[in-house]
Amino acid sequence: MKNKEVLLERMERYALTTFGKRVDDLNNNEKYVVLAKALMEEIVPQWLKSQEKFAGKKQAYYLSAEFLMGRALTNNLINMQRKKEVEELLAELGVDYNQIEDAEEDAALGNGGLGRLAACFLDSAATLDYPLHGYGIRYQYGIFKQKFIDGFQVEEGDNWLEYGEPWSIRKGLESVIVSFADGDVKAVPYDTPVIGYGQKTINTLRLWQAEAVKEFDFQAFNEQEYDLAVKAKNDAENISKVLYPNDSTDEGKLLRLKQQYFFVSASLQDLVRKHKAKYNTLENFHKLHAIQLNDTHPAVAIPEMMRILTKVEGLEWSKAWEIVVNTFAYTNHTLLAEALEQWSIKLYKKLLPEIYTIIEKIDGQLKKELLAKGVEAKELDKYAIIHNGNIKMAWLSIYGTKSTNGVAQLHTNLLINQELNHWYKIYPERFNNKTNGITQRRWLLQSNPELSNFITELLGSDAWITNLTELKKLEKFADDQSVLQRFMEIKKMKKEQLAAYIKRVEGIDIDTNSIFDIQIKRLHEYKRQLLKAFYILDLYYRLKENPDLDIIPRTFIFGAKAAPGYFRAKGIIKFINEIAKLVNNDKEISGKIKVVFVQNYRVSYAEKLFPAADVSEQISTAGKEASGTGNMKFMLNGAPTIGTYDGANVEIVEEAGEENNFIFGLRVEDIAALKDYNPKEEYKKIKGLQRVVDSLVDGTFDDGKTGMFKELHDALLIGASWHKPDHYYVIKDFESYREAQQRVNDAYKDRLGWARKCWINLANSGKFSSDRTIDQYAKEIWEIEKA
Ligand code: AZC
Repeated sequence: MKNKEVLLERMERYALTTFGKRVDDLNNNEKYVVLAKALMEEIVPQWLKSQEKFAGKKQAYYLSAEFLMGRALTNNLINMQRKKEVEELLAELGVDYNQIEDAEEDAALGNGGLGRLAACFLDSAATLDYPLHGYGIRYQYGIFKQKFIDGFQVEEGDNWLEYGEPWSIRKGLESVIVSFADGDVKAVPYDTPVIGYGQKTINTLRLWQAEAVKEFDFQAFNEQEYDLAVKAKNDAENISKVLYPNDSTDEGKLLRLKQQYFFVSASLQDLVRKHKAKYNTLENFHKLHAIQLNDTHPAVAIPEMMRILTKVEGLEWSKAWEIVVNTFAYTNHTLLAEALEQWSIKLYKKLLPEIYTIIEKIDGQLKKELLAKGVEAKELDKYAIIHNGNIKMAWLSIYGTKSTNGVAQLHTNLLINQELNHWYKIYPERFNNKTNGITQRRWLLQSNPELSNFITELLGSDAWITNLTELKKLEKFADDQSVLQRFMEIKKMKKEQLAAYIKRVEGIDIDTNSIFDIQIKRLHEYKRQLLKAFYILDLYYRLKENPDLDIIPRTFIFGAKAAPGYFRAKGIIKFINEIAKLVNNDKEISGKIKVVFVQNYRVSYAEKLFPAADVSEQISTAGKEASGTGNMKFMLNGAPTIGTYDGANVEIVEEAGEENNFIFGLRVEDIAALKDYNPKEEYKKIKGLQRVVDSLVDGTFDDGKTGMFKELHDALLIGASWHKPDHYYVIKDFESYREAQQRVNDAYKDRLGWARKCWINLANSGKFSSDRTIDQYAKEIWEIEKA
């Protein structure tokens, strides 16, 4: 039988047994489910085989509170190289593949950069045949869904499991018990296959779901105790109920701590159990396991592993410590002070008393070691893991692991020379850089098949799919008019597809001849969406004053979720939506500029936005964006960056040339050298700036009496108890940004010259494949080998 017939037969079977219908009678969502199940029937046997080939070899594990996977169907079909066949099969059934694709909910178990990086890493490792498996939490609710009502962000629960989730398999028999001071909880694993491109290797993402330990006792409860029984069940299930929606900031909540210990303890118990079954000792554990801690969220792994090794397995403390340090490695993703995790001693003692005692012992050992290394007693406080009533998770992570890495060169330099300099002095050999990357399978091959085909045609090979530096060979076409012409046609096509989608879901018309200028990322003051907003408003006023202002029509697109408790971020969303209302409804400016804030920005929306961009906005305050990964996705789809010297922007410009991008603003060292900065004085001196800043408070816009706009204005000009005025230098960088935007406008007039810039960016994006990043982790930190 042909592949197609087999697949159809399987789909029919699942239609009958899952939905009690024939395939023809299923709705799109049900069709998606039966297709996925039919594919799983093919994937699972290969998955099992893939596990076997790594038996007895060292493997790596990525512990992460977040995996922002997005949709799986198209990604899996592409990596299985079966997309075309399935499209044809569906067409024969009279079904449009795109509608089936659209029926899948995003698996949005992450906030932003850190969670999406984890997803790209899994794809790359499987593709490169490295044994890397993910361990995390199976949140019942992912990142909230966002709507705008009257320009305000409104959140809704993301019940992504509601209609079934066909890609994971519940492994109930491999459940483990996680113990807290207030009782035990059952951790039930759900395994999802991670299929490498070409399907040679299939790794595992194991996510834990929290359940009550004793369903049986629960049933035995008599009527009076029923409430209590329900409470016990709910308390247990609450642990994996919902993802905390804070990007970068930390909450310090009891439930969050429970989540961390829950998935860490379950994962380590799982690894230890399997290891012991095979070797009957743990002395060689570090020789067969490398465990990467994705930020400090899983840092409790260090004392938990000490607990297992010393208290459960009876190893000596010093032997156990050697195993721990050689097993774990830590990645830092941010320098923002408010994101450096600290937990109150009180909370730890209450929930995890045994773990707390172990941390105390680790802290004591650290002090002895530091003194022995010649650190003076009065310096010890700087390193103390337990200090001022808190436990510093970053310090624990550096001390308890063999490797600490930053995520772009600039970020790592700042760690080494500033934030973590005192640690660097003690353990210089532990510090290293691993510049982030993205998978070209999702961010080019899948989201931009038109450009992908063109690249393959020009190169005469599709080797770039697994070796992105092949793109360098495109550079020789940089002055080939017909190539640039085709490239521009493709860009136009992607803009039209995006415009059609925006029309459908937002109800807004946009001009595909305009420049698509896109900023998509979480909403945060340091990312400076407000800077772009001020620029747009200033441009609008300038257009009003001078209707003949020589500008190329522009569509300013934003996409961003604000953490629900982040008042200022929500104020910025409302402000941009107010600007959009003003600008988009003004007939006088005859559609020269338009502002669109898309709702519910997420991975599947991103897949439509990146390929359609003409301009990539990467305008964070220098020194604040550790790396950025969206910047790489734009570059890969041939969009120049307008950006600051921050994070991986520095490396992007290094690769593609400053002349092909638009760099502006203060650099890290400029900011360090700033003295007596007084934004209240300075904003008067820059033409047009005061007008747009004051629009926050002079009645131009309405914030519905929330006080949001006044608060933003104060933050810029007065400051707050916790910061100086304009501490992200929006006012300071305004003029430089406006000037860079002028350069964008002027450069775009030369259509071929512009296309050339785009092309050179694309051709030099090879470094930013997560394949390169994973190869470095594998060789330099994990010391694992390919199958
Ligand atoms: C992000 C960084 O802000 C971003 O610059 C980086 O590209 C990304 O991690 C991946 O390394 N950080 C987070 O998403 N979250 C935290 C807690 O830092």
